[in-house]
Amino acid sequence: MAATPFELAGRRVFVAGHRGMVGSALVRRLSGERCQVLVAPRAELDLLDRHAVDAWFDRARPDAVFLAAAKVGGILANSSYPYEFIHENLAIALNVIDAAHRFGVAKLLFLGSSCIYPKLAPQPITEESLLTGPLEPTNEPYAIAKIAGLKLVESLRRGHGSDFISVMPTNLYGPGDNYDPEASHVVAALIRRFHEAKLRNDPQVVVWGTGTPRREFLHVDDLADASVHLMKVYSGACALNIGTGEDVTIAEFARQVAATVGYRGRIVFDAEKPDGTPRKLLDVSKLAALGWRARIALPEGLRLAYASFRAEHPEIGRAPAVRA
Ligand code: GFB
Repeated sequence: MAATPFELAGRRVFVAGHRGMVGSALVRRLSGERCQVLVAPRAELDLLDRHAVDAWFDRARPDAVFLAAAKVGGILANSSYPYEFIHENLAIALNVIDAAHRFGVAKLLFLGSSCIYPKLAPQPITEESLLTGPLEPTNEPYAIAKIAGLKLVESLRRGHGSDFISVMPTNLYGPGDNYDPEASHVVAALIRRFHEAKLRNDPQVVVWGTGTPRREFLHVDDLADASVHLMKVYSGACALNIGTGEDVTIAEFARQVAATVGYRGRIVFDAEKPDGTPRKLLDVSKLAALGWRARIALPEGLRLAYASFRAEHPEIGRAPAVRA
């Protein structure tokens, strides 16, 4: 794994998906890099429209691209809208990666996801597990789109010598998360649910599934830091895992969220709801060998996430206004 230094200072750096949780964390992190950060509001640039993407790249001429734009959602959203998840993620990956190639971008970092690994991959999951077994059915369309993105990057590197790289983040959380109960991932879902239950003095909170699946959670500011680090030091065909190297059961995680929020009632599990993949702990030894490790431990990360949830959504949990 050769390390080819790539300077960000003085470059024009496009963050695709800057309004999302990952993209906004990248914009925050890049503000300390002495580069010019380029963003494109959705009203100006629809990443699903190939011609619009081409025209934007022709005009803006970025030197580097972080491809953080994606249609994302939790286990329920993924299983309810499979076409939207595969179609939008394929289109975004194809349009942006291809435009970056044709308009001379020097370096691109594509964000995949840990759900691209086989459902029953040996744990912790090494990068070599990719495409060695069947995927988790609840998010297979999304995972296939992300694998296609990875293969676009890998093929450009092999066939055209492009210095494009991919990374595979584990489950993420932090500022800018989506708190919609139907579409959210588990961290945002439980922060909101325990918060509302505390305000209403509910005797119990329902957590989906059996509570036995294990998940690894990475604060999005750590992901942004790792991505910027890899953009600078990594240049290889292998899509690198980004995680903390530690996981918890959903039951234990729910107790931690309850403690963070200050909810003292009971926690019950609804086994009718899907568990998803039993475990997806990433092996982060390649990342560690490149000099990066996560800094925000889960208890601290949850405290930060609860604070940002309250700051971003003061309306959630308040009683609706009574009309006179
Ligand atoms: O975060 P989550 O939706 O994503 O669910 P996945 C993680 C685990 O938390 C599952 C449980 O076992 C859920 O059953 N869970 C418990 C809940 N309560 C809740 C709740 O209220 N809401 C949610 N959402 N989950 C996603 C993929 O899988 O992982 C995406 O669907 C993406 O494609 C993402 O890759 C990283 O970890 O199961």
